[in-house]
Amino acid sequence: MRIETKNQGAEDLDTQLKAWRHDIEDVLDRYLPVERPTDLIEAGRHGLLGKGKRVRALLVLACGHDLGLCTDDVMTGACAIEMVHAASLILDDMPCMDDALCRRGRETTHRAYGQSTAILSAIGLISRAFELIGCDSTLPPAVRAEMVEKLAGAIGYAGLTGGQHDDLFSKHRLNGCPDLKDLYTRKTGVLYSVALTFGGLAANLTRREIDILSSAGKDLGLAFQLLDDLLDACGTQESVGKDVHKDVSKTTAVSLYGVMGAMHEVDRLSSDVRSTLSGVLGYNATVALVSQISQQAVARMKIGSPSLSGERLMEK
Ligand code: GRG
Repeated sequence: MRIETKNQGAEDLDTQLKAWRHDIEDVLDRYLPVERPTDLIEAGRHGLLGKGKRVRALLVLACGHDLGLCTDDVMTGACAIEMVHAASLILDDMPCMDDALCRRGRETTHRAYGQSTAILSAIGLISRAFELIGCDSTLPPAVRAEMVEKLAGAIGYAGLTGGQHDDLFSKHRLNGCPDLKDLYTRKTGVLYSVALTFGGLAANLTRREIDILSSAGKDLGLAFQLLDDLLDACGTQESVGKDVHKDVSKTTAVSLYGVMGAMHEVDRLSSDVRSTLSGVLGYNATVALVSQISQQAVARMKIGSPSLSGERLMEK
């Protein structure tokens, strides 16, 4: 299945990102129409179509753009990743995991539709993601096969599922920063890695270039997970759009590095990633997107009524 998009050729970065975000949401909406069983698909749409930032999908589009592709060449992969990400958020919010009430500024999916429907809707989203890639006949079969392999690997034991398991059950046994970074790379980094890899695969880059993108994606995801920890410590439900201060008893980037230390680590990772990406993609949309996302996260932290460590940040 392939759905043509409307906004091609916007000029400056903000206009371009807005247009891409609009295209992504429009295509997601059309990829998951309300069919039977209605409540199950409505639950999937609740998880998928709320006010997400669409960072992972934007990275696919930006990377494709920088490599000379048009939006429609990479849109299927971008939407598949968003569907998997939305499924992971639905599951992460469940009472047996994070037990969250609010996500993307509204009720979590299990609160709105019940736990059984929420779990099933997440499974439905994951299956639809693979269906989309499999059906995109405009991509060569070898590219589709590799996309399926990469996305499945990212969800599996070595990726989101294993990272989430360790996050739930190893939190008192983490041996400092290297363990936390390894866990975050699996829980969050791998999906960013797949996003950049999808751009590289669609553009037929060399194996070496794809490996560079994949590795930079992991570091980028790590940086964003550190930002997520900072937002949990220093944001408000209103500014972040989800429950905050959920991680106070956990080992996080903030508990290990402190607020300023975590900020510096984000800065360092983000700057390394931009420099690596510019080698493959030029100083272009992807690099600009990486800068913009970090800046916006920091802005959301400052709006918040800060926690103790956040107050120190505000004083500096
Ligand atoms: C089978 C898909 C699947 C997952 C099972 C539940 C689970 C294992 C993994 C959870 C992984 C997880 C939720 C990691 C946190 C990643 C993260 C930083 C989420 C917030 O991402 P944003 O800020 O959110 O991009 P929006 O709402 O803007 O999309």
